This record gives sequence, C-alpha cells and structure tokens, in this order.
Amino acid sequence: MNAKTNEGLAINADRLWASIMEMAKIAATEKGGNCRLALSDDDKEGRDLFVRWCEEAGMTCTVDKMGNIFARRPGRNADAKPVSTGSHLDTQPTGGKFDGVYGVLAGLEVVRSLNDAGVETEAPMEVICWTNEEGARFAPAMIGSGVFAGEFALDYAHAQQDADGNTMGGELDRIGYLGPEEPGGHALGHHFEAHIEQGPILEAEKKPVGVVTGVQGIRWYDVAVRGMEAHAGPTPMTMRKDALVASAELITKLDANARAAGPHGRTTVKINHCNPEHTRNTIAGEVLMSVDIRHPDAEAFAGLDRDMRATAEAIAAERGVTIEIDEIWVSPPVAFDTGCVDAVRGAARLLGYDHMDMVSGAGHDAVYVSRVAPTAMIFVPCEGGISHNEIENAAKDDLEAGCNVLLHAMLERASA
Ligand code: HGY
Ligand code: MN
Ligand code: MN
Repeated sequence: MNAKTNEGLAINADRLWASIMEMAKIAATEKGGNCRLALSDDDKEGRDLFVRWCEEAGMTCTVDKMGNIFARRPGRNADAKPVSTGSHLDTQPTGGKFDGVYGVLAGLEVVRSLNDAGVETEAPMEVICWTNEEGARFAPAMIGSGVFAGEFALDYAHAQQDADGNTMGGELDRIGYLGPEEPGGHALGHHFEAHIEQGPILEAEKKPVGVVTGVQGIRWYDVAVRGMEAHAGPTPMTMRKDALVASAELITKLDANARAAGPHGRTTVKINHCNPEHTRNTIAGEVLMSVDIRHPDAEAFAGLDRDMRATAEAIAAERGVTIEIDEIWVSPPVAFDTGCVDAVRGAARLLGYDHMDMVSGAGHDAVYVSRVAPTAMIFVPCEGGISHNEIENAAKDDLEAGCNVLLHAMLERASA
C-alpha cells in the first residue's frame, strides 16, 4: 500500500452488504422494504444497532438535542476538525433498504477498514446519523441536519408534530435520543455523504459512481382548495364550486408547468384529504393537498413558484373557489465545495471507477451540512432508478465502489 495515497486500501464489500442486510431486518416490510419512521421504536432499534456497531469499532458516540448521533474515531490531532460522513436511518413508510442506510453504514465500513489496515489519520473521523431526514412522519425533511446547520431553531423542531400530535421533542425523549449536546456545537472539517442516486441516470449511463456537484432546490407547500358542499343531484354543473374538480385542474396544470421547465423541473402533488369523505352524493367542499416543487436552477425554481400561484389564482376565479397556498419549507439549490468534489472525482480516478458529474434530484442532509462545512456527495446507481419504494435495490459492486471512493476521498481531505 502506498502510504501517501493509501492506494491499496479497500473496504470489505461483504461486511458492508451484511451490515445493510442486518439493518434491513429492523421494521422489514412484506415487499422487501423498510418502514422505520423517524423517532419510532423501530428507528430507535436501528439507532441502537448503529451505536453498538460503532462502539465495537472503537468509536465514541455523542448525541445532540436533535438526536443526531456523532460516532468519532480519534486521529493523531484531537484538536483538528473531523473529516465526517453520514446520512440517515429513518425511512419512508414504504421505503427501501438503502436510502440513507447506505450512507451511514458506508461510513462505518470506512472506519472498520481503517481499523483493519491499522491506518491512523491526522484528523479524527466521524460517522453521523442525522435525525428525520425523510420528513415523512415530521415535516420538514432534513430537520436534524437543518437545526445543526442553523436553518431551523431547536424549539421549532422539537415542537413539530406527527399526524397523531406527538412532538419531535417528546419522541426524542421517549426513545432516549434527546442528547445533551447543543446542535451545531460540533465543528466539522470536511463532510461527505454517500447515497444511492434514487434516479435512473447512473444505471442508464452504466457508471458506478456519481460525483455530485450540487442539489436541486426544493419547496414544500400545504394547499387548501375550498368550494361549496352541495347535493350531487339537484346542483347543476354550472352552479358548482367543486373543490375536487378545481384541485384536479390545478394538479394537471402544475404537472404541465414542471414539464415546461425543462428536464430538471419536478412537481409532485398528493391529496391528503377530500372533505366530506366517504360520501359520493355530496360535492367536495374542501381538498387539502401537499405540493413538492424542485429545480436545480435558481431562476427556474423561482419561476415554478410564481407559475403555481398565478395558476391557482386563475382557477380560483374561474371556479369560484379559494386556493390557499402555505409554503412550509424551502431549500434553495446548492453547489457543493469544489475541493470536496475534486476529492471525490480524484478518488474515483485513483481507483479506476467510471464516473460522471451530476446534480442530485433528491434532498439530502449534505444540503444543510454544506452550510457549515465543505461538503460533497457520492452517488451509486439503484436498480431502475427506483427509490422511496419497497423494491428499492442496489448492486453490491456499486455499493463497494461508492464506499471505496468515500474512503479515499475522506483520507485525501484528512491529510489536506
Ligand atoms: O425529499 C427528499 O428529497 C428526501 O428524500 N428527503
Ligand atoms: Mn435519503
Ligand atoms: Mn429518502
């Protein structure tokens, strides 16, 4: 092994795969996915397993007031800012085995491999598990890393409630992960996140490694469309204020707006309630929906917001309904640190992995970490580009490639 570049150093792909499969046994679903909602007992079980594995690997774990877990491997210089990596263990309700989990366990595999090789780094290394990345049980997404980076106040985050009225603060305390450390009071040196791409590009291009240069902008809204409940029989079509038909028009026009915004435009709408529910002979008086809009280009991103509001205004006037748009979260487009991006690209080249630059369509904790430390991401393909789906799958060789790139990118920054 070349001491300077640690060229011969490699991770243990079988151990990485086995750890991912072991984690996948926690809250496994019938279709082969996972449902480990943030701060649930299942999430606790996954966190506890991660902490145990980290301690077995000689790391010490600290937890902050957002439940973010920091597993630290000492370096020669205890005062140096750590080179860190990490992702999340919480999943979507019908999530897969790899989303988030890969990034956390790839970090653990890097440490295990450094231990095996007896490599001591100048700076400490840290593997981080961020809280509530998915935003499925508690909105908004990425709130653990968001509080860490100063985007959200701790009180705001602790007060966020799930559909049953449980608060994040209460659930953190209940599962024993309301840690003592102030979020953000934990300096990071350089940060990397390894993740499955969750889209089709790497697989289509037959490349095992994505050098992620940035992340697209994301906006989340709650939208309420309100018309007039009325009898489905006597009420003429011309006299209706049908909230569901107005919503249907809004949804199709938002879809058209996203398609018109070029190949990177994205809009996703979910109808959460259509009231009154379970009656077919009363016209819908209210529809409550969630909207997720994305674009990597700042101008086009703002344009999708403007277009949505103008479209809603026109439909409301035309159909005699009201359309209330409440923006609950905005994460602007992100460009990652060029030094870290170069470290990822250099590691892929050093190891001979085919690779390509790309922008992430999904949000990740790295978005917020990039606010407080130089950051970049590494993508690996997932089968069919499918994610946020129980059939999510990834090839062991690709996971190995991404983890080897992570190892060498972290080492490069640790000696930078
Ligand atoms: O919404 C996202 O892009 C991420 O999966 N939380
Ligand atoms: Mn994820
Ligand atoms: Mn996800």
